[in-house]
Amino acid sequence: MKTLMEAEPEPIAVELDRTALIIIDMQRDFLEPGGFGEALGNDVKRLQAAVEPLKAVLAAARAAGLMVIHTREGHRPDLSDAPPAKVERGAPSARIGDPGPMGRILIRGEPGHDIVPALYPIDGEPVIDKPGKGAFYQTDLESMLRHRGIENLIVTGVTTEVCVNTTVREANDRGYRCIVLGDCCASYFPEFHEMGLKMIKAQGGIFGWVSDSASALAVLSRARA
Ligand code: C5J
Repeated sequence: MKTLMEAEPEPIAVELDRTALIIIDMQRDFLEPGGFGEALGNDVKRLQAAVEPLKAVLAAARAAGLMVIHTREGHRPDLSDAPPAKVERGAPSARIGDPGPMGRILIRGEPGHDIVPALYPIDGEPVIDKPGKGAFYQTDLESMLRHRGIENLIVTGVTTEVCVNTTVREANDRGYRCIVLGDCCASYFPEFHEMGLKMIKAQGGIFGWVSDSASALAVLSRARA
């Protein structure tokens, strides 16, 4: 059964059993004080603003039986999957693989690479370790979605203009309807957050739809009733 979710540029009809919640890179190093993001001079409070609304959506998605997928950006400890062109960038003392405040920066298995406790995955929720910004690039996300018959993605996480936008564009080209929950996404740069959302919904929804946690909760709670 299809249910209508409030969104821009227009409401969207979704079938919840063909819909997954994807949570992009809510990792300690990006969000927590004392992590890599803060070490680069960013105000991590901007990212933390997404945690509470997203926590509510995650609980409702779990209760409604939606597929929930988490992603983490990071690399193998030997950096064999990290393009030199990516590693070379950034402050010389804070590059991928260097020691950071919460372990080696963006390295799988390090404390800073893991997901914040408030949104921690539970059994049965796939965690996609991605080497790039997009969640489809060099991962098995697409085959997971196809096997579960997923057609719509409720997209959340950080940062709006980088990994969220890249994933939405990848998904859109693969035929998925993406509904991005604006208050469940965040950026260190408010203007990039705003423009990142505008770019998605512009021109009749050129990459997808933009909605919010209240609209998602309304739909998810109807599914439970
Ligand atoms: C993400 C980044 N997750 N900003 N990474 O957006 O480098």
